[in-house]
Amino acid sequence: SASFAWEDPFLLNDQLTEDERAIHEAATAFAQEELLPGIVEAYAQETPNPELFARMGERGLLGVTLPEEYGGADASYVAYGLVARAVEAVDSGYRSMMSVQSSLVMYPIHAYGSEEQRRKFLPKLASGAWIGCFGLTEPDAGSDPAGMKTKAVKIDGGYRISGAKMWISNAPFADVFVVWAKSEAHEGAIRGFILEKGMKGLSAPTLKGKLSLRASTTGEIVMEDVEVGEDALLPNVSGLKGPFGCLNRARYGIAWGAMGAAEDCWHRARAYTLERHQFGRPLAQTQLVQRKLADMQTEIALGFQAALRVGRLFDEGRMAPEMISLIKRNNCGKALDIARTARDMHGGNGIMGEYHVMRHAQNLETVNTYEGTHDVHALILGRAQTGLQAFF
Ligand code: TGC
Ligand code: FAD
Repeated sequence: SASFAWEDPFLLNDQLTEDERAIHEAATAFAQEELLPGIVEAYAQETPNPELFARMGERGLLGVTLPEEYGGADASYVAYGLVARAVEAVDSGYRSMMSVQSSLVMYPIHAYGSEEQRRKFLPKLASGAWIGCFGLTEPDAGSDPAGMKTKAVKIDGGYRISGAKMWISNAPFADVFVVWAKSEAHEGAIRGFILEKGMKGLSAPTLKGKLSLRASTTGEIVMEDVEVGEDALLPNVSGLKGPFGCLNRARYGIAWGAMGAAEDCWHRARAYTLERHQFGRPLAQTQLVQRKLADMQTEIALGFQAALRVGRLFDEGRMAPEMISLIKRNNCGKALDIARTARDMHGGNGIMGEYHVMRHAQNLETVNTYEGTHDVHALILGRAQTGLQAFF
């Protein structure tokens, strides 16, 4: 019989293509060498880090699934998931910056934009020269984006947009704003618009003082009668399926990323309990600790295997959004449990920044909430198996 690789129980690495392994290795090297050294300080100080985009762009980590002609890498969705895994092993906030840019800004411009919009925005977003943000959520419309109030009114040659978006990752330093609004000219349908920094009436104040995801900058988007030309409209999609098409990609990446954070917590808890002695032996030589390590290993191995399966179906064009709800919900919930347990296993040291686990746990509170909360994804899965709508 074959030997057991404790850190890769189902030999996930063997199931990847050579290209996928290469992208994962490049992303891991970047994350460990360039992101890890500064994260404790960046998190403590809530430091905005816009220059990170150019560094990610240089390493080819932005928009990896898009065609090369627009600056992408023509890579698989599995490769995209592996980038999320590597970056989130350092910090969920950094993965957030990457996933918003790739899935929520570059994807809709590629999928729903005109050729002119693609050529204007995608190469600069892929290189990280421009930073993007995605405005769906509003102060009074979170889980229920259909309740948004932002509206676009037809004017001569374009639209006038007014409203406010809340909790928007990257907004305070964004150059490109993909914003969703109800358009009067399209029978009130939700339409996407590309706004640009510096437009009159557009501002993006920072939300300071978060106790989670502090290495990622979050803001509002305030639109006071912002006038845009016809060329700001994303021409090729109408209705909520526009933003949801983007969310499918980002949620899928989060399913990998959350497990990346969990894996980091697991490895740290294992190393710490092997090193730390109490009652005359390593903590890792106690039954309770071994059980916790076994639970972490099990959930992480299953979580990655499920994400890989959905990634392969994605690449084959056989992904159903409910599959993504299943893995986003389960992997985030499990990752949060694992991070809290790892914090506990570190004892007092577990509350210190330099041990990393409490930061992961704090971050995963956000990851469990954004892109559809744990309970909202349960309702999506409940609806799919009962045929009954339980949102309202
Ligand atoms: P519902 O009636 O279910 O659907 C309306 C229309 O949308 C279509 N649709 C989808 N299309 C593609 N993919 C999906 N996953 C889709 N889900 C729905 C659907 O077919 C329908 O199309 P049509 O043509 O018939 O009109 O809509 P509902 O209003 O009942 O929605 C219910 C619910 C709760 C599932 C939905 O609103 C929801 O998912 N809420 C959660 C909101 C959310 O996830 N917000 C995320 C904001 S962005 C963010 O958090 C970024 S953080 C990123 C970071 O920093 O990393
Ligand atoms: P609510 O919808 O008010 O939910 C509150 C609670 O009620 C939750 O537990 C929820 O599960 C529960 N609930 C809601 N509806 C039901 C129901 N029908 N039945 C039972 N329970 C229910 N949004 C963007 O558009 N772009 C971004 O870049 C972005 N980045 C974010 C970054 C951060 C740090 C955070 C925290 C959020 C971000 N979001 C972003 C917003 C995020 O998607 C929302 O916070 C999320 O969708 C939940 O909405 P809400 O906060 O309004 O909570």
